Parts: sequence; C-alpha cells; structure tokens
Amino acid sequence: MEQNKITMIKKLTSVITALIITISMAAQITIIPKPNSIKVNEDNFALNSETVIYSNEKERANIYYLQEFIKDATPFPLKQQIEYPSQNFIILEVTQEGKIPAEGYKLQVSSKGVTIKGSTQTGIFYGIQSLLQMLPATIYSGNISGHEKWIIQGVEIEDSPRYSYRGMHLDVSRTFFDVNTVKKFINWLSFHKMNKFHWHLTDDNGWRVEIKKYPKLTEVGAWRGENEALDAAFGSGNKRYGGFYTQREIKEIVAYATERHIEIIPEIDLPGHSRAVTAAYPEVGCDGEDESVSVQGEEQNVWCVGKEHNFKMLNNIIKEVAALFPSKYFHIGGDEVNYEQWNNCPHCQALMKEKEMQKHEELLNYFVRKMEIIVEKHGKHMAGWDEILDGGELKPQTRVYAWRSVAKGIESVTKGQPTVMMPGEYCYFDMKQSPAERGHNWAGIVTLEKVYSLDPTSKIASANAQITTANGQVNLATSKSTPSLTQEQEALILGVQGGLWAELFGRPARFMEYQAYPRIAALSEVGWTLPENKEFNEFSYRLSTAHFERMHQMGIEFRMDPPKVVYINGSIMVTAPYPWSIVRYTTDESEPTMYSPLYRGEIITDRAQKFRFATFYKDQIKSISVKPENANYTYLKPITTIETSMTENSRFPIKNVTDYSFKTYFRSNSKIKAGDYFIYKFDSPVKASRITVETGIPNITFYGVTDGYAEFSYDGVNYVEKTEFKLNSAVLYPKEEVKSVRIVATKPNDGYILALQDLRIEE
Ligand code: TNX
Repeated sequence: MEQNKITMIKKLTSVITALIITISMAAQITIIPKPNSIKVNEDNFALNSETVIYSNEKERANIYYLQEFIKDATPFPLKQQIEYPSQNFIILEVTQEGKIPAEGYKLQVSSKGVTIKGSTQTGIFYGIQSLLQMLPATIYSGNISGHEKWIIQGVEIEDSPRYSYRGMHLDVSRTFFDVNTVKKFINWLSFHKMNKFHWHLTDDNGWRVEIKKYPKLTEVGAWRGENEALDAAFGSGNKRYGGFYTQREIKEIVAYATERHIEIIPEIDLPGHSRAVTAAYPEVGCDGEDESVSVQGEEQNVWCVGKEHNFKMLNNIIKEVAALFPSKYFHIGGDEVNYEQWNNCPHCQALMKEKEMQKHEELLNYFVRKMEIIVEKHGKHMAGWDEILDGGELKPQTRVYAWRSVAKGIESVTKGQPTVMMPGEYCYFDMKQSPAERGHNWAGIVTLEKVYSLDPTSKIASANAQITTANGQVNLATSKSTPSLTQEQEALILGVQGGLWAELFGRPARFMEYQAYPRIAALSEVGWTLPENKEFNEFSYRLSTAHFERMHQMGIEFRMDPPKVVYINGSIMVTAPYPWSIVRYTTDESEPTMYSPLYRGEIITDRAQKFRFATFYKDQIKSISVKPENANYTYLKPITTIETSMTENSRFPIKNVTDYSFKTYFRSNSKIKAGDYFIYKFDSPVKASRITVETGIPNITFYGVTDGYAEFSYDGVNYVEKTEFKLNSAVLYPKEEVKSVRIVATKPNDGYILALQDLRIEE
C-alpha cells in the first residue's frame, strides 16, 4: 500500500513537471544546435499555397534546397517570385549590412512572412536549417502526411557559431559504408549545422579509395576473409568482406557534401595502420626479423621510412587523393605506430644512425616532415593525430587532431599548431553509452551528458586527467597545472569533432546510427552554441520533445535510453527515461516488441529475473532491453576448473572464466585454430536447465569463436549435443547432471586473439 502511494506520487510529480515544462516552453523554439539569440514574439506565420519565395542570391542553390523540402512535405508549391514580395513570403537575402558573421544568419518570422539574412550562402543555408526545425518534423520525411498545420512561431533569431570547425569523423575501413549511407550521414550532419566530415579512408582492415596507379590497393587491400590477403576481423566472419569507392564515387560524394556546406577532409592513415597496404604491396613494409604487433594486433602494418622510394609511392597516392578533394587539408594519420618494426628494420636503423636520431619518435617526425612537403606540393596543408607532436617540430600551419586527451590539445596549441579537439572521453562515439551496452570503453562511458559537457576552450579543462588508451596504457597528460592559454593560443583551438571508429559497427543493424545519434546532436551544440546558452536539462527537453521526432523523420535509427528497472520487496518498479516515453515488457526473457504489453505501473512478482523491459519511440525505435537491476538471478556458480590448448595473456588469465564474475574474462596470445579447445570441468555434477557459452570480450562481440561448437558430457568422457557457435555464443540444454562442457574450434577465428567468458549456468 505504502509502495503504491509512493509510486502514485512519483508519477504525478513527473506528469506535473512535464506539464509545467510543456506549457512554459510551448511558444518556445526547440532548434538544435541552440541559436545564440532568440526573441519570441506574438506573431506567427502560416505557410499556404500562395506563399512565395524570393532571393537576391546569385546562385539559386538555397532556393532550390528549400523548395524541395516544402514541395515534398507540404501541399504548397512555394513559387519563386522575381520582385521583392510585400506579404506571404519567404525571403532569402544576402546582405553585407549588419555585419553578419560568415556562417551566421538572421531569421525573422512575422505575420507577413519569413526573412533569412546572411552575408554568405552558408549563413543563409544555416538560417534555412533553423527554419526547417521550426516547421512540423514531417518536413524531413519527404512525404505529405496531410495532418500538419504549417504554422511558424513569430521570432527573431540572430545566430552564428562559436567555432569554425564542427566536425564528425567516420572510419569506413573496419566497417565499409556504401555511397548512399555516406551521403545520408553527410546530410544528417548538415541538418545539425556541422561543417566538416573527416573521412578515415584507410586502415589495417581495408583500403577504401581507388588509386589508379596502384590498383592492388583496392583489388587486394579492400577485402578480408578466409581466402583473402587480409585476415577476417571484427566479426565479419570468414566470408569475403569489403568494398571501396571509385574516384567517380568520391567526387560524387564531395559534390553532395559541398551542396550541404560540408568540407570533406580525407585521411590516408600513415605510416602505421597500414596492413591493407602491406597486404597488397609487401615491399613497402620494414625488413628484418620482427614478430611484434600493433596495439590492434596487426603484424607488418608500418611503412618503412628507410626505403626512400616509398616516398615516391606515397607522393603518387597523395597526388591522386588530393585531386579528389577541394579541402585545403589532408590528414595523414600518424597514430599508434608500432615502433618495434622500425627498431628491428635495418633500413630504418641505418637512417636513424645517419641522421643521428636517438628516439623512434624522431623517425616519426622525419616521416611526418616529409609528408608535410608532399602534401603542400599538392596544394594542401597537412593534418595528423596528436602523435605527430611527439618527435619534433611541425610546420606552423600543420593541424593537429587531439584525441588522447584535452591536455594533448592544450600541448598542441601551446606549440602553436591549429588544433581540433576530439578527446576520446567526450568525443569517441564508438564508446559505450552505458555499461551494459555494446561498445568500446577504453576512454570510459561516453554518455550524452558527457558529450554535452565538453567545453573545448575551457581553461580548466581536465589537463591533468589520466586517460587510458586503446591498448590499455595509462597516458599521463603532459601539463600538470591548470593551463592558462593566451588569446592567440585559444584562437588556435579551431573547434571540435566526434569520432566514429567502426570496429564494432558490423552489428546489430544500423549500429553506426545508434552510436552517432543523439550524441551528434549534443556535439553540434558544443561546436555551435556559446557556453552561457547551454544547459543539459533544457537541451534534453528540446531533444526528447522535438528532436527525437525530427531524427525519426530524417530516417535516423537513433539510440533510445533504456528504462531504469528495480526490484524491491517483491515488486518491479520502472522509471521511464522521459515522462512521455513508452515502456513495454515481457515476462519470459524474450525481447520486448511493439506488441508486448505496456508498463503501466508497479508489477508484483516472484519471478523478476524473467522480465525484460525496453523503451520505445513510436513503436519503431527501441532501447536495449534490461532486466530488473537487483532481481535474484539463478546463475549457478559450481566449483570449476578449466583445461585448454591455448596460452593465456597473463593480464587476462584463464582462471578468470571460473570465478563467475562476469566482468573478468580470458584472452589468449593468438588466434584460435582448428582443433583448439577449452574444457570446463565441474567438481561435482551440475544440474542445469540451460548453459550459455559466451566467447568474445563482454559487450564487445569480437575476438570470439567464429567457427566451432560447444558440447557437454554427462560422464566427463563422452560428449553429446554438439551445438554450433552463432555470433560468438552457443546455448546448451542438458537433460541430466553435467560433468563438463567443451568448446572446440573448427576454423581460425576472425580476430588476432581469442576471448572467453564464464559459463552462464541456469538452474
Ligand atoms: C584508437 S583514435 C585508434 C583507432 C581505433 C580507436 C578505437 C586513433 C587515432 N586510433 O585506430 O579504432 O582507438 O576506439
């Protein structure tokens, strides 16, 4: 009874809060990224079939752009008028009056119509983006629904961005995205007033751009799998996986981005991360005895610096790629070089001796400086990851992308380099969004709020922060005291960029979008909106009441927060992420679907562990499903020993899979091969209804068994009920008490090591 009352009161409070916010925000503007000055007025303007568009721009791009939206989603033709209209209009006006900043705009809505002013086409384009967000969200759908009122709130907006660099990065090497997906990605960025797309075109696991002079880069280097030169990886399995863009397709994408005021910065990742190159042209790699691997476990993935003719090939590659992109910048990577390769290479060592270099970082700097010259020769400035700071000086115009920490960004501007902030702990959208979700976590859990909290130019930025890098090392920031930047140094912080590394984007379907949004919406505000205009709860309100629907109409399968579910005193209580969200549930451990019952209030049960809950948006977008947090699970923990043919990595010992702590796990030192096995042996026979065998790193589904089976034994000698692994796991259903469980591989897995977890044994 008491419990009931509390729930009632809680519910009422949340409904009332929602109402208050709704009423007070009703006449308000929900644009993302938030404009820097908004004055709402009493007027409003209704679009109708007589509304005309007028522009004094020389180019008609903006008119066409807006007309398309209006024509597709409303019943109105929005005809162009040649004379300046006096009423019922949308006016696009380029003007040098009023000193509107280059990317800024003024948007005025009165009962007569809409006026967008800018000093450039880009400014007007951003004014149009804000206008679109003041219309019903179906404006993004491309279809007429017939239910909307096309009324625009009276307002005066004066707006311009905080930073000139507002970017997103996408790795198309680990997971390949086709032309249409890349275009969609770019289009969505433009809706968020983002203006840079950093296209990570090459990496160890696939070379994705056609190079006419070196056709093997894509003939060989764009494909991986069982019978390919590149190993299978990241759960793409032992089938042929890959793809690349022809130069014609690249040009098509560049033109598409340019129409949307987005500059594409190409990246060819050098001199490390180059396994796809050495698979196609082994001669570019180092010579000498060396079996070391890169942080990602790749062998032979470094360009030899001692072979002078390599620079001819690099020049030829850069020449072809540079010609495809109008951007002034060319990114050459520079990250995570496996220096062991250079240490053991006679050519690299001879060069170091000749040039009297002490450290391999100096050799990196030697390489980078030569790349600067090549890149400049082809009319671009160079850009690279923050490792390029490590070995020596750079040209003053060379741009640094600070990924390891905010401190690296501060170090970079202190050295005088123009810098883009993309510290992993705020900007890496390949990181998990909560502990139970899929994703990397080496830079921590990157929640929406965390992204939103970044202030790239803040003087108290976490310069002393320690951050753990991808290979598990702890990096100590170089600057120990609170940095205070000079104005010139501060001006060198060009802006901010999010990163989408794609090792984990193979599944589930459209996981890239799940990782990208709404975090990109938060990032767009970090890049655009002044800190004094930003507040997370208010952002979250605009996001959940208006922008979710826009994203949905744009066709983005964005992430939805799961509900919070607890089990107390025999009842399950659910808190939805937003007062207006829908939660559905099942009672048999199955995934909730749009047909599952709605959660309407406290559920009394003694089988809490069987329940699964998920938040739904419009019955189509679903959160991950969750169990009640503290329900009593029935996993058994019998005393277990394990036998294996594999050798352990001492940081992830085999005993980790017999402690029944599901956080610790085993890693081997090599791939699993056909015939390799694991046997879990129970001290006393175990009665279980179901045993789930999980391989791969928890929540990071690669490094698991790709091809193999699991089986069990009633007597510890004979094995029965062979079950093939599917997506890293196998589920066994014993009928009697079990003495042991065995895993056997039938082919090598698609990762350079194998990871294994504890058995999930249910009574
Ligand atoms: C580190 S960030 C890398 C990438 C990985 C990423 C995974 C950077 C310059 N290098 O190669 O994909 O971590 O989060």
